[in-house]
Amino acid sequence: SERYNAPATEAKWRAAWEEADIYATDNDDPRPKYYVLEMFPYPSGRIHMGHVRNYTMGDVVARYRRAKGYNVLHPMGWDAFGMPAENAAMQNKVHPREWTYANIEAMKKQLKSMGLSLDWSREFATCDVAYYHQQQRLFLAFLEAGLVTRKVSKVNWDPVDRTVLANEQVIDGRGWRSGALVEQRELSQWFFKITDYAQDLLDAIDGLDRWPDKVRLMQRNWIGRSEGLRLRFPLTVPGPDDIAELEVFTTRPDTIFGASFMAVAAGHPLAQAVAKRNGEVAAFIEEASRMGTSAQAIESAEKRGIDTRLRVAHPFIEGATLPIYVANFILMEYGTGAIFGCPAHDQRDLDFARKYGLPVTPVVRPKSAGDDFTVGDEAFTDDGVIFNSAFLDGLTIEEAKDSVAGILEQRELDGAAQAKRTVNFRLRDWGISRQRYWGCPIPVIHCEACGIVPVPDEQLPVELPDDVTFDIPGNPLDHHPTWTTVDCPKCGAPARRETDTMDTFVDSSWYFARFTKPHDATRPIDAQVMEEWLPVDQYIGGVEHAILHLLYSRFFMRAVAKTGYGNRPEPFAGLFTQGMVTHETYKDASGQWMFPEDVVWADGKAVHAKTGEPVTVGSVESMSKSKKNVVDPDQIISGYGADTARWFMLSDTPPERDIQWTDAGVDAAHRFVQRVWRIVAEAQARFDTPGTGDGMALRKATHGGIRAIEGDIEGLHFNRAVARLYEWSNALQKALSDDETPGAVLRESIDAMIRCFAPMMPHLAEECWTVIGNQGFAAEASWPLVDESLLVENVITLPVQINGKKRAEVTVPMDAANDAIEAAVLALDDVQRFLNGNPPRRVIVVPRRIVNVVA
Ligand code: ANZ
Ligand code: ZN
Repeated sequence: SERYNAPATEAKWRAAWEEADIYATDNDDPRPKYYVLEMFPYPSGRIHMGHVRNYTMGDVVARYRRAKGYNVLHPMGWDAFGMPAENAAMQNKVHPREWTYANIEAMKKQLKSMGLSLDWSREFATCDVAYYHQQQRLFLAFLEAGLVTRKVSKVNWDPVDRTVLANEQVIDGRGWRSGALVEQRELSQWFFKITDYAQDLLDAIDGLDRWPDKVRLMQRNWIGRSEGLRLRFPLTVPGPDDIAELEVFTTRPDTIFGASFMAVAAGHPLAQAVAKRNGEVAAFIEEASRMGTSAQAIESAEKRGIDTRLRVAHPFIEGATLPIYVANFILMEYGTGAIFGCPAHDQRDLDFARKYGLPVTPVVRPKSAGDDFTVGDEAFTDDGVIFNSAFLDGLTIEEAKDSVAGILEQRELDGAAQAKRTVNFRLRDWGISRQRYWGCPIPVIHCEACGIVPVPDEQLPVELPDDVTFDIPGNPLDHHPTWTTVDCPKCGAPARRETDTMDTFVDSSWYFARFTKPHDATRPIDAQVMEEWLPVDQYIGGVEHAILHLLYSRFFMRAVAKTGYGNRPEPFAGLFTQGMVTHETYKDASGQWMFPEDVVWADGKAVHAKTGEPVTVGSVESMSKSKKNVVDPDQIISGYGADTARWFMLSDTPPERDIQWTDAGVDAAHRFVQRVWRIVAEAQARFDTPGTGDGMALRKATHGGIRAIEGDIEGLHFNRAVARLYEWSNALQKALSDDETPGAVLRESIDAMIRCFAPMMPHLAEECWTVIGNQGFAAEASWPLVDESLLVENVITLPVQINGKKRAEVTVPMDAANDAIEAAVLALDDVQRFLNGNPPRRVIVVPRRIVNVVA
């Protein structure tokens, strides 16, 4: 038979699907719903292999569920605001809007070439005015509900670019673009009060049982609930500004007898007060604040500090005092920005104590150790018994925590020093202000007389002005000559528009809800429709979004519920995080990275395709432009077809693991496409032949295959489903190698197999579907039904002897009763022929072994 011409055939079927509009989803369809969603892409310009992998998986799920009779929602859109568009504007003098929409158009074409079963009628970009209009409404609803605040907070300020930098944009204390030393500035910013929901967001993680454990753990850690004590230490002599005490947050009050110093963050009021008179302390603070405020920067830096010369009194040891340091490993934003240090039982404290010669007194020892237990370079953080601790000696850690908390709380009541049990969260409020142009404008107005005034609904949307310039550093909106000036909606006086735009994480925190009724101009979310579709049954995306995007979305949907837009606080019932696509890396003779397409292999050695010079083959890494180890999806799709690319992405590697792109793997996938095509053609030619046997082996392979593949797809084990289809094709190949199998059985098997690989290779399925003479689209065909009696696991084939000679076989359920087996045997044609109409004298069933018929 002819070779299968994938590119041409695929284009034909895509056009046919589009023409018949078969992937549009109706909100009023009465069938049970299934919502499958892949994280929508940022329109960077071209799709990459990561997209191909992600969207292929989602498409398999969508197509499978459709075949299973669900009303499937499978939409696509664009996460279209953000810095890269502004960077392009600065570099290439192209307007962010033009750049973004041009990219969307290009990528949409590419996505379409993959043959994804998407409802494109629901498409939107978050930079569409219609979308951000509704987002501004949500913002104002949240504001009214008390879920938004404005507060002064520290930001990383790049003095050259005159812009706020995200923590990730601060590299070794310098702006990533300008290279200028970054300053810490205080700026009034908008926040969503996600901390109001800290406990709820934490508790509800328990119910997310179709999320990966690692993601649930990451969310728990990010929320970071700690039970502890706020403990106030009196200063032995009042400090500057009459500061009389120092409050710390501790989760380990049981270690209080091992305390050997106090430490405060550089931004702590005590540190600031001391710095006013102490130049050394001031210099230290200045230097420490350069390090960057991210927890990561703090974690990795060497622990350093400076003695303020102030001291506090120990709460339990009469006359004992502890020095107060300003230290670079204390975060101002956590707890109270101050700690008591217990070096023996905290590694950071230990490193610090060793450096500054502070005492290290162990107060918890392992159960097996004696009172001579000491600590070397490693803090002891395991469970144990309290010692060296006066009245706490012999207690467990928990008992000691309780005892210290109880005593200090009682002192508090008596009006002395002083503690209170508290719960502390690592989670901070969500700062959504960005001093950038290409984002959703925050719809408020600043009036001198009225303060902050929400933009009235009839004045929405606050649209981004088109005429902006990116030549001046800073926020282009700030420099706009007229856009910023408005009349106060309340008093009519001249006022100023807010120029901050929203963090793009806001845009992606509700797009999945908007997809349920994407073009509703009357409201952001239609509660009834949204509640019908949400939660998303299967969400698929990269693990890099495991924390912020998912947590923000979970918060957002709680806020949506609070403001009456629909009650679905947990937006994603099932979550899957796929692995990356990797490739070998290559370097040419001068050490420059090379594209894989410029490498050829000669005698097992890699050489430069043009120069013939040797090429160094490096490690296998995630595809990235910087290392050039990328393969362009377009090239694969136009060369081999989308089905080959899709099939490769699903093959061999479990979907949660990194998959290595290799030419050999792609070739193998393409060979399988061709093989399926040949098998279908060969089988089709024999559909009308009777065959010499009963075709039971193929029937079992067929029905076992269907059952296995449905389980594999439902469990998202796509690689296993692929392996089953290889087995299935082998069974077919075998059946075609002789003339035993009846044509009807071949037809049954081919028909079912097409339906089973249709989710993975939809174009090939469509073409094969027509070849075997089926009507309609394979994409609209139902999933094949399993004949349970044929399932390999449950049936057994027994030899049938008649008068001591094997004459037939019978396939029966494994647990069939003897009389059922007897009936099945007597129904066999071969047996009937032998008996010639007479009843048998005897039938002897040896369970699971053999059946003897005595004629
Ligand atoms: C004394 C102590 C002794 C502590 C000991 C630990 C071990 P989690 O569990 O993350 O909540 N801490 C408190 N505020 C801090 C801040 N702003 N910056 C840096 N560290 C801070 O951690 C709570 C512990 O982290 C607290 O308990 C405190 O040190 C420290 F053997 O207090 B601990
Ligand atoms: Zn006013």
